[in-house]
Amino acid sequence: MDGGEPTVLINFLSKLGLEKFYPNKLTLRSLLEINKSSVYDEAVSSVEEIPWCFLRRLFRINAECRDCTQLSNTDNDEEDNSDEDDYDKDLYTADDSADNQVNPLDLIVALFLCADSFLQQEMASKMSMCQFSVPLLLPHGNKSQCTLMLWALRDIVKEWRPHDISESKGFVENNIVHADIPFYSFVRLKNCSLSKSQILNNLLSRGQLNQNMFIHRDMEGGSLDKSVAGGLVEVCWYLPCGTENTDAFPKPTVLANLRGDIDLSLTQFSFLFKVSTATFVFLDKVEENEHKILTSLIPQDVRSKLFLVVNQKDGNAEEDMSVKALKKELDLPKTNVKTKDRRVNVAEFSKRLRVAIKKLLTDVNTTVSIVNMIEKAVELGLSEDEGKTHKQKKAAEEIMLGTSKQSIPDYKKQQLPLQGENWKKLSQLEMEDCRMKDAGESGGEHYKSMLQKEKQRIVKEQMEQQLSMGMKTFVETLSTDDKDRRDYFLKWMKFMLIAHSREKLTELRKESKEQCSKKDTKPIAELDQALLESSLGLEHYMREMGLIYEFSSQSQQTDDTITRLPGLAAEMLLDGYPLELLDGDASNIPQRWVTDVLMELHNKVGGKSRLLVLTVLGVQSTGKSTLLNTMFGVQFPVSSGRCTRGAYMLFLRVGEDMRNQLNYDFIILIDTEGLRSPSLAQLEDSYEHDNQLATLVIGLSDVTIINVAMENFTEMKDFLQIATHAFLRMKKIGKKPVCHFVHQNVGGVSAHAKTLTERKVILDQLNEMTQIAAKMERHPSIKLFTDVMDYDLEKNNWYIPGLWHGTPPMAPVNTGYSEAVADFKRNLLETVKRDKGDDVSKIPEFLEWMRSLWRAVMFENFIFGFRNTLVANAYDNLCKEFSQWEWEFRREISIWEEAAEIEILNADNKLDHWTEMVESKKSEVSKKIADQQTIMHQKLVDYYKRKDGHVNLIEKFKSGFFNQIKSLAKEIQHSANSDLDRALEYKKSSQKAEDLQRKHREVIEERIMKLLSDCKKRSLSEEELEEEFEKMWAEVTVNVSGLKEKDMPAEIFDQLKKHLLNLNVSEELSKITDLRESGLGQFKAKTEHINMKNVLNFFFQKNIQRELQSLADDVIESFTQFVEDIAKTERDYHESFTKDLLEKIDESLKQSRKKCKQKFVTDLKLHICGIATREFLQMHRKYLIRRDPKLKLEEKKKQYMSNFIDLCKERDHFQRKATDYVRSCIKPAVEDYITRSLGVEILDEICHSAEYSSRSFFQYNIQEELLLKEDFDSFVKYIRRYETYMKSWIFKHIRQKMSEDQTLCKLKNKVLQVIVDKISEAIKQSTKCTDGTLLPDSKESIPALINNIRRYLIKDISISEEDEKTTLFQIQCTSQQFINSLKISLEDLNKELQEELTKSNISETLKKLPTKPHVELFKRVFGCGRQCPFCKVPCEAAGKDHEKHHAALHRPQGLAAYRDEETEKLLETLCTTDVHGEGIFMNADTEWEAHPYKEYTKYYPDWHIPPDRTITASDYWKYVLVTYNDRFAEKYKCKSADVPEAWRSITKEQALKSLKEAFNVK
Ligand SMILES: Nc1nc2c(ncn2[C@@H]2O[C@H](COP(=O)(O)OP(=O)(O)O)[C@@H](O)[C@H]2O)c(=O)[nH]1
Ligand SMILES: [Mg+2]
Ligand SMILES: [Zn+2]
Ligand SMILES: [Zn+2]
Repeated sequence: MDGGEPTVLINFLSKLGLEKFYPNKLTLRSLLEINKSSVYDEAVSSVEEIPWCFLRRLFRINAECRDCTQLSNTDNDEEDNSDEDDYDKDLYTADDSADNQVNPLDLIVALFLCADSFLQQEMASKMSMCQFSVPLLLPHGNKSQCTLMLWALRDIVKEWRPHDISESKGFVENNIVHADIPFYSFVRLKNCSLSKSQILNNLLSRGQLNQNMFIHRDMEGGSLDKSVAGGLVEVCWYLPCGTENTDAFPKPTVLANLRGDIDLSLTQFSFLFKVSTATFVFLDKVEENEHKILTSLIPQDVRSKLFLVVNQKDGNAEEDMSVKALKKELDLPKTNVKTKDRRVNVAEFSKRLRVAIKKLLTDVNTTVSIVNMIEKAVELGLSEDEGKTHKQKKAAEEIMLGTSKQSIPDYKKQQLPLQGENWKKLSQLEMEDCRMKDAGESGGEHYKSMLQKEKQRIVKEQMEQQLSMGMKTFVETLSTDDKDRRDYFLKWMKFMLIAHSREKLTELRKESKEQCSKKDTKPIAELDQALLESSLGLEHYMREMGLIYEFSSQSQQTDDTITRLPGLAAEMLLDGYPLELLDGDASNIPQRWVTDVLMELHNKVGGKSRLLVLTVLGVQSTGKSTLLNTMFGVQFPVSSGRCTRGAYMLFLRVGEDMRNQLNYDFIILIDTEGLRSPSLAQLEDSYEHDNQLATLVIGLSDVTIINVAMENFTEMKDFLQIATHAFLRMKKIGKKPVCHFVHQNVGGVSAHAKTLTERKVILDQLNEMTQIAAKMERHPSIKLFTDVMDYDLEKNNWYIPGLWHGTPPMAPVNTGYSEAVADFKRNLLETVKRDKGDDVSKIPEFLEWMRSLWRAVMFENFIFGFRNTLVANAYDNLCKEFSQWEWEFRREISIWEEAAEIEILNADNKLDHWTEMVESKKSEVSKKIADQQTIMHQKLVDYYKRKDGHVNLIEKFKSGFFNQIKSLAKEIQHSANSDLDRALEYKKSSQKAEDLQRKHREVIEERIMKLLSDCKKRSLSEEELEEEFEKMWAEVTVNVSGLKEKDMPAEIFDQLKKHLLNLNVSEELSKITDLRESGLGQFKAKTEHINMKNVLNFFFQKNIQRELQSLADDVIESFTQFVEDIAKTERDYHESFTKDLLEKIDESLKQSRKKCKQKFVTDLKLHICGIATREFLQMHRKYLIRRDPKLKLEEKKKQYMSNFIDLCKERDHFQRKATDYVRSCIKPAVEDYITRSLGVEILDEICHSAEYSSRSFFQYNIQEELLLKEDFDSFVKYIRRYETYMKSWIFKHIRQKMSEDQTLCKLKNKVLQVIVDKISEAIKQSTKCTDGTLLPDSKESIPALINNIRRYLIKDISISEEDEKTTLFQIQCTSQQFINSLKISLEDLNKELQEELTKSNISETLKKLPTKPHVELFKRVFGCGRQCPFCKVPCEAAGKDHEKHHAALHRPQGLAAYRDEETEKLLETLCTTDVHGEGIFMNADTEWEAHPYKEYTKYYPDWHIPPDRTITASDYWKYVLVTYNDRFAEKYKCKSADVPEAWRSITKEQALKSLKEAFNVK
């Protein structure tokens, strides 16, 4: 039933669920989404799914896509057995299945009716690739109405080789609608039993290929009644490949096939007859109206154009009467009637027909191309599908007009000027700016400045370019809100450009071929260049558009259309257009453009832009674009002989149903053009550009597909070398590359197994290349490709059979290709899904990668060239956590140590026991440190297991951090041991003092008791008693002597001598009599201090002398501070102080040992030890005074006197005694406790503040403050006396923090409360003995009670036993009474101390602390203390033990007082520039041999000096040098630096900005 009413159409569409898309509402871009059904191509289960399944498979160019039109009816078979009435059942099922099935032809018509113009084009192209017929006239349900599908067919491009040029191996390439080729139509009458389509298929297929180009009744679904396909005219092309034997026709031929009878599609028939070279009518017999129709053709040349194909029916040998009549009336020659009788089968008959057509072809002279059919179509009342695009066509034509008037190179110069020489020159300059290849002798900074100027000049020129007419029209036409218009325009541009350059390139190729045969190489390169220059495509216009934006001034007045360009481009990206990321011709990225476009996109999607980046790389023309197009249904340009180079990216949305699984919002595809292209390989910069392109895209990709085509193995090898390099570089910067090798043109099920050897060969190749690359990149430890990445011979290799099934152009796409590609895609996404991390990049991170990768590419030197805020952030974050862990470690040990020291101090009086105790404490602390080390180690391990925070980027620092834990533990162990040693010493000396005190006490007490018994008898008044007491006291204490002072100078000198023992310095030392005399004046660096080896030049000597002087000053200042810090702590001197001091001096001189002689070090140590001796002596004396027995006794005198009088009067002031006890025993201990604990408390409080969170942030803060303070002296101090400056900065900072809100007071109070609570508790518990029994409430219990208190607090405070005894002398009250009094006194003490706390001086308090917060914090932010060998900037890497030292900002060397010795001018050079230039340096380390800066790592292998990230990066220090140039010169006693002119314009704001950038501060 050939129903023709639109209702039929509507019904059919709704059966397929397509009605909402009718008409033309289904868009191409809606099919690009990555979703479950596009990945897992499941079988259809309902009719509604059929169209989607068909489209999906068609887009994968699966030639079997037409088979999905039938639902599988599995239950049918079962029913067969049970049902009896077979005949009925068959009918029934047939009906039933009609509901479940669709005629593929109907489906195609329906889809074309629903598709928009672009989808139609795409469908037609893909169908044509599959060698399906495509619609030429599309019916609209209503059969007489139809559309000529010119637009839809426009995109089909074919290549063929007609026999007349097969000799020369030439070929024709053209858009098929433009080709003037013979056109044959095939129609049928109502009575026709032959399958026209089948015969056509036979006609077209020759040799092995048996293709179903036209759907016929024997195909799946082909026998179903057509619902909407009646009146459809399909066309199919026959294109010869140039071999007589296999070609069906020697010339290209079009075959058109009208579906349905002619009387139902009259319009179509008339049209076909008009445009055809010949029309073949298939019939059994002719009906009356058909007779009429055919005879009405007579005015036209029927005799030559009309052929009848008659099927003679069985038994009736007679030709049908109706046929005879028709023949007669039409006056057809005999040859125009082809009769098939029973004896010939269809195949044989088809052959005959083919011969007939072949014959016709020989003398065809009227041909018509499809584009030229349009007039006839309009004449006959057909519609056409192109009318709506006219306006855009006009615009495109307008632009193209220019190209016909002049040569392409000239046209490009005029209309696309921005991508011309200037742009290329700019790219070169940028490269030179990084590599400084031609810097020569003149100072790097000046050269850099010159480059800068030149760059600015070009940029200015580019900015001043007027918008060319062509580009104006282009941009204006694009900037429309109507997407269809924009798309039409672009399509038109594309068609015209391709047609145009096809023409031009053919000419050029011809020429080059001729040249080639002459074997002259030079012109070939020239021709290649010409080829490059003559190529003009849409991509050039798009490129120009980007550059217009790139160079548009950012001022307010910029044209609105220009500022809107990124928005437009973003819109286009979302619509599936590619964006050029890297211009491979100039080898440059228009960064502003790309950034703004992508950010616009990022904003458009509301920041939901998690990206998976997938790249395909490989030799040019090996089917990369075809692969991507097949995988994802996209439209990267495919053709042989493209001449642009670059990387294009395309965005694919991930559908809702897969977004969470995949963890991505978009998949970015990056297609590369022009790698190792034979036609470009001749060009000079080809290799380098290829390298850059490959590195960039590999660096950007999450997944890289390497396209391997073993046919061109040499190019393949070259390419693999490039790729291996790139992978190696990625490995170095911590990006994890995933890579798949896709082997093309390897088919068959056994491919994978059979190609094992091939895979091995490739792996061998890769290994070899890895070694070469590793050597070049200075990474000799890497030997195998598998060291570079996870590569699995089995899992990372894919085999894809050839694209074509047979010989093109008539070969359809190989289904195996399509299936293999789909399989690959599915697996690839599965892997992605499985390995997903949390570190998913969004667009901003992608851009950051792009920028830093590109920078690194430009610097060539990857590891040093690479720095990126993501890496910096990741590093910083770990540093922050790490320093927190470090503090927890230190804190834990520090608290333990405090307790241990007190315990030692509280140990009872057996001397031998103490050493034992200290030893056991030492092993205890070792264990504790080991535990803490394990904990910290584990924390780091866990950190590196995290999936966020980009930990993979800081993989290379991992071992450094682990080492740091080790050295931290070592350092803590060392200091803990010496602290414990000191505790022991302290215990000993306190014991001595106590012993002495006891002796005196016992004498005094004895005397008092004696006096007491005397006086009791006499009953004296209080005054008299006092007098007696005084007399006694004077007698007893007259002989009390002070403690003996140590001979500090001798002791320290001894130590120094021991320290210097191995060195031949006894002579110097013999001159010393008293160390106190040393280090009194200023230390002077002398010539005899200089290591003179190789120093021939007097200038150098002076230079070094000055350096040594500054070094000495620095060291002296820093160690004076060190000594003072110790001296302020109110402890006794201990020999470990001197030991530490000497060790630390050695360490700080380590860096400069090459410059100076041993004498310098010895002199310096003597000098510092002199200072130390004086300080330590003073400290020791102060200590002795505090401990002096005589003084101590004097302190106690009043107490004894009161006690004595009370005893005489027989009263007991136990309250007073308690108060005395609290005052003289508890109070000092409490104060001591506060002093000891306060350091940790302050650190706890302050180490969370942002300033100390990381080294780099700390640096930022200090430098920012310096800039804002504008104080020259501070700058000098910071630069020259870094350590001192930092320490005092930190000290001041702490002081300030502590004074805010009375923080210090609060902290002290907190500590006070802790200890007061403990003491209260101790007092409460004091009546309980260790065995749990209670003490009796008696006078005798008091000593035990006091003991209990002491025991209870053994780890917290130390109470002097002697003081205690003195206070409690002859106490008379009961223990309970005493306890009660103690409680009261303690409360009083608490109040009193609280009062005192508010009054204390912050600086004094801080200085007294044994745990010095500023020293601890300094450790935290100071790092390893190394300085850049060139500019002296301090290292900022975390901790002490790292592989490489580095700093964010290096400075002009002059700031560190370096000067040109001849001119005496300060040096303006920056090491960041120098080490990447061609200059040389010489110094003590090189033993005054000239050495290239570039290879500085030879002498400073542990320094990592990256180039400045941007030209403005070091603005900060440039600004400082410019601002204080003269003052620095004055200070350093030389002439001011020659700063490049450009530096003078740097403002303070810019300086601050550069600082922020360098330290990554937002
Ligand atoms: N014989 C053959 N040709 C292919 C194959 N894959 C692609 N082509 C053709 O090779 C040409 C270049 O393909 P294209 O995808 O543009 O290669 P690209 O330069 O690597 O992107 C096109 O004409 C493709 O049709 C294949 O597997 N076998
Ligand atoms: Mg390509
Ligand atoms: Zn430096
Ligand atoms: Zn360092």
